[in-house]
Amino acid sequence: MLDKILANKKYEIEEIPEILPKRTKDIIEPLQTLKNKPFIAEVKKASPSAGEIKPDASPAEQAALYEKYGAGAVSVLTDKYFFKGSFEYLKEISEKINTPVLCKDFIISERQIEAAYAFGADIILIIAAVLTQEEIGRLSEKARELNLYILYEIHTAEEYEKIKDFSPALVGVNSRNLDTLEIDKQKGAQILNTLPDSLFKIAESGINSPEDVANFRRAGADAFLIGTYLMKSDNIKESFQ
Ligand code: IGP
Repeated sequence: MLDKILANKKYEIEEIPEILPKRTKDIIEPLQTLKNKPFIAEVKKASPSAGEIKPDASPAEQAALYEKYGAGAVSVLTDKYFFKGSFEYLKEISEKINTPVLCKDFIISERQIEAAYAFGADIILIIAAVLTQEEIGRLSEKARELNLYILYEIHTAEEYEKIKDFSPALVGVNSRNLDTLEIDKQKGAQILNTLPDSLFKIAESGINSPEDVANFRRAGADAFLIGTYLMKSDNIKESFQ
């Protein structure tokens, strides 16, 4: 799956408008909000694994509900073809809420980071599985120039080796293998367990019950990234309890 996503990404990058909007808000620091409210709630209309999740949802309204009921950050899919996302949603959401916003995409070029910044993101995602160490360094530098926070995503212990020299503050462990799309929560927990205590660690994917949250917390997770379960929920208030 990853190959297909990355091949298409090159076309999506070409569609990024030449003149980007002028950013009007300051960057919001995510660590503090996440320490108090350890949930990153995701706006995602569709995904390769789940198909259509909630195609008619209003991204800004969904994000406002997440903020109202206790998310410490909101993740917004901007990949168009496979996740039915867009930079426009990122803009609408970042204008509507005061909670930090994560631009969730497969970032392979500086241009995407400029777009994430312009459309209001506070955090960008860097996925170790799709980049070389040299590329991670280059993209990290670009994000830091713009004062954006970086969530480094790993799926294996080897991938941690690839990112650890960039002094990551936020590290996400994705229980889903982005290539096969398979979820292995036990493996996710195992990797969380091996990471240094000094990192702020986020468990990602497949979280759909209080038991999942408790298990990942026991494995060392400081926060939890939840998409599909919240998108499908008819009662977001209750889902956060
Ligand atoms: C959310 P879920 O299973 O709660 O919908 O997962 C999030 O972890 C997932 O969307 C994700 C993702 C990614 C999507 C994690 N890493 C990288 C796209 C790209």
